[in-house]
Amino acid sequence: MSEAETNMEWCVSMPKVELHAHLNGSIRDSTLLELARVLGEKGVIVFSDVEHVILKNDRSLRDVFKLFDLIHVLTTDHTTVTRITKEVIEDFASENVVYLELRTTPKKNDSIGMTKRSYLEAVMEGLRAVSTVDVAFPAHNVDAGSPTKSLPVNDMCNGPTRKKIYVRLLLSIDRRESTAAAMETVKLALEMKDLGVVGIDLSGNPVVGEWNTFLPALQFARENGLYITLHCGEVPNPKEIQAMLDFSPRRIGHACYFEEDDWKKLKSNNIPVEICLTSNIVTASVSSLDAHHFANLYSGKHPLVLCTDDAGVFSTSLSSEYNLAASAFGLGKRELFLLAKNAIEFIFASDGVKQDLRRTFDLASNKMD
Ligand code: 6MZ
Repeated sequence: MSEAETNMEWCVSMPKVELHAHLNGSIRDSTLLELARVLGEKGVIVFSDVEHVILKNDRSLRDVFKLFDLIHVLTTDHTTVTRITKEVIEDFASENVVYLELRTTPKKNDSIGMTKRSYLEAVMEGLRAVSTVDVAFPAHNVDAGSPTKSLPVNDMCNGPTRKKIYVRLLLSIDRRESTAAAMETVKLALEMKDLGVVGIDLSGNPVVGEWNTFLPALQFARENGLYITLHCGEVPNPKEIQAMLDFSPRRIGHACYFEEDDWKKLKSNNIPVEICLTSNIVTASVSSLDAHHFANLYSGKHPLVLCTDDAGVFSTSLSSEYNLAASAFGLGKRELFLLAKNAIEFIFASDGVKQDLRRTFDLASNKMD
C-alpha cells in the first residue's frame, strides 16, 4: 500500500464528528443518477441533460445552487427523502463518523401534499430505516444520552463490531424564505426538540436575502433553547458579517471573506468555525489551501471543526477532509486525532452524549498509534 493510501486508511479508521453536512448535498452520485433515470423515463427531465451536471467536479458557487435546484427536483417525494437520509447516515457511519449533526431545509410542496412537518417526518423515518449500524437518536429506542445505555462503539482494531452513530438534526432556513416561512421552520424545530432536533442553521445562496428577514425567527429560536449556526462570510458582505457576529451564534460555517474587524470579533467571542476545505476550494471562495484561514485559526488555537459541507456535490468525505488538512497544513496523526476529538466540545447535543463521545475517543486513542 502506498503512503498516501495508508494515511487515508488511518483517517478513515479514526473516530470523527461531523457538524456541517447538508442532507441534499450529501447524496451518493449513484443514487442521484438512479433517480434522474427514473424521472427521465417518466419524461419529467431529460436524463442526458442532467447526467453530466451530476457527475461534473468543478463547480462555481453559482453552479452549486443551480445543482441544488436540480437535486431538489430529483428528491421531492417523501419516500426519496427517507431513502437519502438512510443512505447518508450509512455513508457517514461507514467511515467511522460517531456523531453526525445533519442539517436539512424542511420543504413544502402542495402538489404532493408535502408540508415542512411531513418532510421532517420522512427524514426521521430514514433514521429509523438504517439497519446496518446502530443509530442513537431520541426518537429511537437505542438512544443513549446516558453513557450507561450506550452500545458498543466502533472498534478500529478488533474488526467488524457493529458501529454506532449518534445523529442529531439541524433545521435549515433557506435564504430565499420569508420571515413567516423561517418562523414556521423554527416552530417545527421546537415541536421536534425532544425527537432529536437540536438547532437551526441559516444557509442557501449567500447572495440572496437579507439578514433582517431571518433575525426575528433566529431570535425566537434562541429564546426557546435552540442552538444556532449561521453560514457567515461565504461571499464578501461586511455589514452582514458584522451583524451575524453581533448576534453571537453558537457556531458559524465558512468565514471565507472575513476582514480584520471580523476576525477580531470572531476571536474575542470565541465562536467555533465549521471549516469546509474542499467546498471552499471547489467554489473558489478561497483561492488555495495555502491561503485558507484554517492555518491561522488552528495555530491561534481558535475553536474549529473540519466538515464536509456537501460530500456528494463536492465528491469528498470527512476522512478525506482530515487527510487533506494533514497534507496541506502538515498535521501529524496525534494532531489530527485531537482536532477530531475537540469537535465534541462544539456539538449541540447534551452533556451525556459529549461524555459518551469522549469515552469513545479515549478508547480509540489507546489503539491509534
Ligand atoms: C450555503 C448551502 C451550501 O437543506 O435541501 N447549502 N448553503 N452554502 C453552501 N455551500 C456550498 N451547501 C448546501 O440541502 C441542500 C441545501 O443546503 C444549502 C442550500 O440551501 C441547499 O439548497 P437540504 O437538505
